[in-house]
Amino acid sequence: PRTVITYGTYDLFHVGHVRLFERLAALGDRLIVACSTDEFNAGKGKVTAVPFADRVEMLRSCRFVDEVIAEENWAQKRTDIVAHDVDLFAMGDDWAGKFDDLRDLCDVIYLPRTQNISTTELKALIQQM
Ligand code: C2G
Repeated sequence: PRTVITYGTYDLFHVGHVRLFERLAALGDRLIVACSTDEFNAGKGKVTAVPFADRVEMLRSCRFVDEVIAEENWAQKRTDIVAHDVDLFAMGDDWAGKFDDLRDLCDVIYLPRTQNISTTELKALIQQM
């Protein structure tokens, strides 16, 4: 089966993430989503509102997602691609060009982000309520 993989934090899971998964699910038979752990995010200086276990639970509830794995470090992508026999690596285009080095292992594409929504914007909105 044509396998697609994507990586992210998915804090405050929102429609931008859903629309990415929906498009990715249409590009293959299986979609694997790698969700960053709280420890990995701490290393990026990223504080998430939603704990890892809850972010994973929300991802698993999404009908476009077939499997969720943990993203624990920057370097695991190559290993993941080989271990899961991945045909396509995809990210939103804020990452355009950043993972082209994976092209020896699988196809690499970057899809347009969904406009007018982001975890950062949601956090700002909530603070104003
Ligand atoms: N995204 C999107 N549209 C939005 C917001 C996000 O398409 N409005 C996409 C991003 O481009 C990314 C994915 O959703 O591909 C997850 O976004 P984040 O949770 O912000 O993930 P990020 O912090 O970019 O972590 O190793 C890669 C990292 O784990 C990516």
